[in-house]
This record gives sequence, C-alpha cells and structure tokens, in this order.
Amino acid sequence: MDFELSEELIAVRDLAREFAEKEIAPTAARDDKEKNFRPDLVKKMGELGFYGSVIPEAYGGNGLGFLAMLLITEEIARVHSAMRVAINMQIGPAVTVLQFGTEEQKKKFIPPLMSGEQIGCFAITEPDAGSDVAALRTTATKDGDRYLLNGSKIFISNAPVAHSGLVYAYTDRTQKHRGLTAFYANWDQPGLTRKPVETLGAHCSPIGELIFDNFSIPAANRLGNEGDGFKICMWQLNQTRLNCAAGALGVARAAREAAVNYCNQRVQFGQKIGEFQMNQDLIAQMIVHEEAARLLAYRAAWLADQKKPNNLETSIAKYTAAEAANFAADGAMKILGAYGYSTEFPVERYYRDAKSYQIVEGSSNIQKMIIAQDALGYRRANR
Ligand code: GRA
Repeated sequence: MDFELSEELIAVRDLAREFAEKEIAPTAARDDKEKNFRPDLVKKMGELGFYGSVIPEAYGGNGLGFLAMLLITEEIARVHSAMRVAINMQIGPAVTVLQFGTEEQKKKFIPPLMSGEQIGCFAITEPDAGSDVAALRTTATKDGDRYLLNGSKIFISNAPVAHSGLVYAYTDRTQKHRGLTAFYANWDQPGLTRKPVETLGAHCSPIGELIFDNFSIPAANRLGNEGDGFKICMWQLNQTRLNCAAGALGVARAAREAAVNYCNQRVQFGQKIGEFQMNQDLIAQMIVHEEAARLLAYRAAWLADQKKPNNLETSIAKYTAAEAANFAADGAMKILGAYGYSTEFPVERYYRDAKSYQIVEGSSNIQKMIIAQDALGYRRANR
C-alpha cells in the first residue's frame, strides 16, 4: 500500500489549487450573492484539462485517472462548491458516453464537453421520481429515425444553461426498470421548455426543470439498446457520486480551515478561543471525519483506476464525505458564531453548500441503504 501521491498527481492538484485561488476565489462571494453562472470559468477549466482525467486523449481527455479527478475536484470545491458541480456536469455525461457509446457517439459528444465548448448536464430526477429512479415517467416513443420525449425533469443541474446532456426515459413502461433507455440530447431543439429553480446553496450552479413536449432526439443518439437505461444510470451514478465525495471533501476542508484560523485569531475571556476544549473537540472531530472521508474517497478512486468494482466503496466515501462536510460547516458556524452567520464571511456559504451533498446523487439515506443491504446480504452493491 502506498499513501504517497505521484509527482504527476501532485502537479495536477497544485495546478487546480492555484487556479481555484487565483481565478475562482476572488469573485466567489460575489458570484454566490449574485447567483452568477460562470461559463468563462467552465471554459478555462476545460482548457486546463480539468474534465479530462477519466477520458482518453483520443476524445480530448488526458487519461490521468479517477484519483486526478478527485484531487482537482476537491481543490475547486474548497474554494467554491458550486464550481465543482460544473465539473461533474462535463465529466458525468462524457464518461457515460465513453462507457456505453458507439465510436461515432464518442467522437461527436465527448470532445466538446472536454473543452468546455458545450455545457453538459444529466437528467434523471423527476417531480415524482428522486430516490426511486425506476419510478420515472418521461417516455420516449420511437417515430421513424427519432424518438419523441414527453414528460418533465426537475432539479437538473445546468438545466437552464446546458447545450446538451444525458436523459433517461421509458421506451417501454410495461417492462418496469428494464424498459428505461438512455439518450444523449442536444437541447437546442423545439419541444423543450426550461424553468429555473431557486435553491438554498450552490448558487452559481443553475438548477432547473426540463419539460418535454414531443421533444425530438435522433435515434442515433440512443446510448446502448432500448431497456439498457437503468443499468447505464446506475453505472453513471457510481462515477458522479465519486465527484460529489470529492466536492464534499473540499467543503469540509474549507470549513475546517476557517474554524482553525478563527480559533487562532479570536480572543475571548483573555485567551485565543482555540484554547477552549469545547472548540478543540470540534476541531478534532472535523479533522477525523475529513481525513477518514478522504482516505475512503482515495480508495474508491484507486479501485476505479484499477477498473475494479467500487460501488460499495463509492457509496461509503460519498456518505462519509457528505456527513464530514456538514459536520465541519456546522462546527465552523458554532466556532465563528455571529461571524459565521454573517453573509460577510464565507462560512454561511459552506453551511448552505454542504447541505446539497446529503441530498444529491443518492441522498445520505440511499447510500446507507446501499451499504447496509450489501452487509446484510440482501443486495450486493458491487455487481
Ligand atoms: O435484476 P435486474 O436485471 O432487474 O437488475 C437489477 C439490478 O441488478 C436492477 O438494476 C440493477 N442494478 C444495478 N446494476 C448495475 C441496481 N444497481 C445496480 C448497479 N449499481 N450496477 C434493479 O435493481 P434494484 O436494486 O431493484 O433497483 P431499485 O431498488 O429500483 O433502486 C436502487 C437504488 C435505490 C440504489 C437506485 O434507484 C438509486 O441509486 N437511487 C438514487 C437516485 C440518485 O442517486 N439520483 C441522483 C440524481 S442526479 C443528481 O443528484 C445530480 C447532482 C449533481 C451534482 O451535484 O453533481
């Protein structure tokens, strides 16, 4: 077992850290307050190769691997969690097309996501189908050489701004989850209405509804066969959950750093507040949860890089990191008190952004269900 990062990975991590501090940090507070989506930063991250770690060079990636993806994502999320979502919206669809697409689909759809020229997204969730993916209602009806989509998606990251993305719909509802099919769609077509949705946090990551009324997708854009959609979706979620784990680690670290800095500056009752054992208790627990989550996330990424099954390990990492982020953000709020609660300082942003990690990509309860049902022998997570 080797706990050292290679020189290459350290260089990638440092590049992401420098970019985050120089290009994202200076406007993070303003962007959050004004809810600015930053296509310029999405493009710049593409130019630096931040989406390419899990994509081969032939399709515009760099093949550095899942661990590289994790390191880059943590650095970006540490400075601004909403910008981390932008990374997942490029990588998630690209890596899924890489896994299930034809050569033609890979050549057509992946490179523009890598460069940031196209803004991506993936559309799973519906008003009546969040945790229960098989309960989706959107249908895709074959009509000659195209499919017509009818239905609606909600809480879709990048819905208001994306050029293209993955969408899951039923081609045969009688088959239950075996009737679900995956498509790669260009959103610039008639039959689509988009509506923004306001959220507590991640303000620079626009979220919204996609409403389909005979929205046409060429049959050539179907990923895999009709009925492969559920398995493709579960596979995709396993990749994008790892990105969420990395994002949560970034928030956990940002909150912990803010708490430690404040403990070392703030004086009350004649001493630095870090001297108080109740604050030491919080700092110690922040470190323990964050470090554990990081090692679990590294393990899941390492398994992915070895092309070994890692659904269980990814769920464990995503759950632990989401909880670590919330523990740290809550703890930082306690330590900073009114300065934490004030919108003049970033801790309230960490607190709002942390919450999303317990909800997205399979809530903390869904991850616990996957973990427990595997342990109990009901449903194997790695299949
Ligand atoms: O036996 P079979 O052939 O019918 O296959 C079953 C099973 O083997 C079938 O699916 C297969 N399967 C899998 N295959 C490969 C299930 N899991 C996997 C897998 N991991 N790999 C049905 O299986 P089942 O277990 O009976 O399914 P279920 O009970 O209907 O659902 C399972 C589960 C709850 C885990 C699933 O629905 C799920 O993951 N739900 C959570 C949904 C979720 O994560 N949504 C995320 C939305 S996107 C988002 O949040 C964007 C955020 C963006 C950001 O912040 O970055």
